[in-house]
Amino acid sequence: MAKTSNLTRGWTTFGSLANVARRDDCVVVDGGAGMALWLDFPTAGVVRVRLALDGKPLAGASGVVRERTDGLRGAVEERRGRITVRAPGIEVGVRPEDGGLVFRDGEGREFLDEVPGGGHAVSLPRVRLIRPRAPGERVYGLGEKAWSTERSGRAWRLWNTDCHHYHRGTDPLYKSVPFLLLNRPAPGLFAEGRRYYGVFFDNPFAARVDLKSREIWTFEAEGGPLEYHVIAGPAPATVLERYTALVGRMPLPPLWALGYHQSRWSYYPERRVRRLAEDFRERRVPCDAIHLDIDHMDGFRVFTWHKRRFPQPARLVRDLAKMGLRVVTIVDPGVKAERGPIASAGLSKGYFLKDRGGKVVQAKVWPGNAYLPDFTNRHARRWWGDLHAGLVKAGVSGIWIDMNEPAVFAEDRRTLPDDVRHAGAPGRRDHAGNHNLYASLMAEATYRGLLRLRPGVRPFVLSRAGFAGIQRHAAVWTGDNHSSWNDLELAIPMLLGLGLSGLAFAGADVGGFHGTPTAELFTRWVQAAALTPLCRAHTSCETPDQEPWSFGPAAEERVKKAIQLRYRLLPYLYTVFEECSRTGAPIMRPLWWEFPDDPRAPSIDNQFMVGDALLVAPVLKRSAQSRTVYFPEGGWHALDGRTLVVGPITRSVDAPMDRLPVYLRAGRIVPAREPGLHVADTAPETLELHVLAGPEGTAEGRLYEDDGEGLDHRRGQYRRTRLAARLAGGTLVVEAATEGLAASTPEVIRVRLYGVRERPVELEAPVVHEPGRWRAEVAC
Ligand code: MIG
Repeated sequence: MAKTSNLTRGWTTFGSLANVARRDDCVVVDGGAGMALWLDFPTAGVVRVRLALDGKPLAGASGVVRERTDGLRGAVEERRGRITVRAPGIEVGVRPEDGGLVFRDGEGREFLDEVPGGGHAVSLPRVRLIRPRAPGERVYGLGEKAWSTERSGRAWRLWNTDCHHYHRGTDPLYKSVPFLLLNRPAPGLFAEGRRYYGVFFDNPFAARVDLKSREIWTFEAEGGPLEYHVIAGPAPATVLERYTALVGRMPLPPLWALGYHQSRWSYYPERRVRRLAEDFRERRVPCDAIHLDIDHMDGFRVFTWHKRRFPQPARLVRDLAKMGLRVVTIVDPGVKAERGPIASAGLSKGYFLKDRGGKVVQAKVWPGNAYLPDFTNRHARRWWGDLHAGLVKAGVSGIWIDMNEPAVFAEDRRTLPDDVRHAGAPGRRDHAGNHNLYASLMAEATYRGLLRLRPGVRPFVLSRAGFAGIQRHAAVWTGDNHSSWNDLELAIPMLLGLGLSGLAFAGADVGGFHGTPTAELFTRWVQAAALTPLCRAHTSCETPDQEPWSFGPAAEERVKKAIQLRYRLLPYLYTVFEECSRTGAPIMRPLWWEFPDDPRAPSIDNQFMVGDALLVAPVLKRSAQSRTVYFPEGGWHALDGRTLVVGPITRSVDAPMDRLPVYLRAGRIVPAREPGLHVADTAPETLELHVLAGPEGTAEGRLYEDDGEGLDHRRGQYRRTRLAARLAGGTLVVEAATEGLAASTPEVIRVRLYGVRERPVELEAPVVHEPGRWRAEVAC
């Protein structure tokens, strides 16, 4: 055990126990000398710990955690001098010698203990928590980090930063998520693999999470409360379910947002946008969204259109809609400091940020000097949301929010001074305490605004910066990467890390933002991104085109094939998205999520699972025509290949330029469809099922369907189908149990059956319907 005494010099440590008592819904562990730890139980399996000084917990928490009404209360028990606070799914032991807290799951198995002498410390305004690490403990989470999914060995900073150029190891980046997902080998005879738990530090101030030591980890914030949630597992899915119950989950996005997005800085004028749309349709490359970057505006004034470049935006948007294409426009927070309508309104209402002297702050951003809204003021949020009326009226479907760290063109600091005033909340009235929340609150303002302006339609918001919980209001992308093989490879663990931190709907700029990819790199990038949650090509200004056909006919064919695969698998992808919206489980998962007992899985950052049925192993190396793939336990069959592989095994697989290696897991059914040119371009009466039976000759799958755009799914307007397939005596039987809407059940199913013959067998069978179920049978 590391000595913590020298680490705590200058700090006051909570390290004694005077008394344990109930106080309303809390259990107060009193250390004497005015220090106490307040425990309460917001939801099953979760305890919140707050350090209180002189009878009051320190203020300044993020405000992200949802109010719970579960009404759970910890029961205090004392037996033979040992104090235990017990609540559903979790218990906390209070160490008699120093008031240290030891955490156990619902079965009483300890998963997190305390350093000797106590790990809670303050040196106001700074706060710190130190906890011991178990041997072999792994640490995931922390949102967006340009690193492997496993975060050990470094100290990480949490401070939203527009980093311009980042590479593997650059830190911090745009988003701050003070959540850790940890796991340790289960000790003892009853070892059932690894045990996961989570810790969420509810503190939005600049912070450091130090994982350099193998013996302890440290969370230290420059202000705000020492307030954290400890979340019991033992399964990673349980931890994420509980964590996202606290900070919120991604609401089910509109189906079109799962399509392919085409962006660049910037498409203009209107003629060019129309040409782009026509290219997609003439070349029959599926696409659902075109993004318009800052040059669509008049002098970078938010909520305006450049009159010459876009003289009739509503007509343009309408014409694109007829082609099945949506428009997403960018909105930055900076409002040009001039006598314009928005600036004047914001000034008169007092919605812009002010300095300590009460003067409205001006920051240099795209429009020149600009005012920045105070999104911590809920009236300002509402006002900002309503400002989207014009864009919504023009028919714009989604809003892309950028520069919301907030970024400022100032070499030294790149953001606002710490002492800028915010409405904030008690304990955080200045920028230091609100900086990391700025983007999340802008996303909330945007999301709610869109929902008010277009009631009953799911908003799509895409944000660069964010804090824990931003997934409730926005998808995210990983900012300004490079057109390099390194950045392609890095994108996989970055997106996995975001998913493991609750930010499941995430993507990296396909093809890379800075610079220009070769045809080969662009092709491999689209392939790798084809099954990532967000799939958007984007590039900087003054770079050549980065469209599917920009790299010659051979690359175009390959890229098209990869995008078509995404559209083919859309029913499955949407089903996985729906699961995520309900449980918080990532869409894109590391192998260990599905195979927690597999000793090889944790080291693999260049493959991923999509849901529980597909394994994706993209080519991430230049000139490679093959790659090694690790197959965990069970059978696997390439969607386009011939052989069944039985894991655990590492194999070299062929990956010529037109191939993305994707494997179907044995025992699973993946629903699919004809690709079409956009998400609504499909024949609903046929359903395609990809089936690979497990050793017992059976397979299972799920399908979630709804109208793809409205909110009626919240009132039961959806259909959930449980699929079960059985192979026996040369016959395949597929049985489906449906729940919810009865409309448009399939007339025929097309089955692609893997693993029975040398090549996958294509079958077609009529469907026999009964109430709440259907069935199809076919000889194979
Ligand atoms: O200062 O809007 O990350 O995606 O194209 C650069 C222009 C501002 C940064 C974003 C990028 C976007 C660009 N923006």
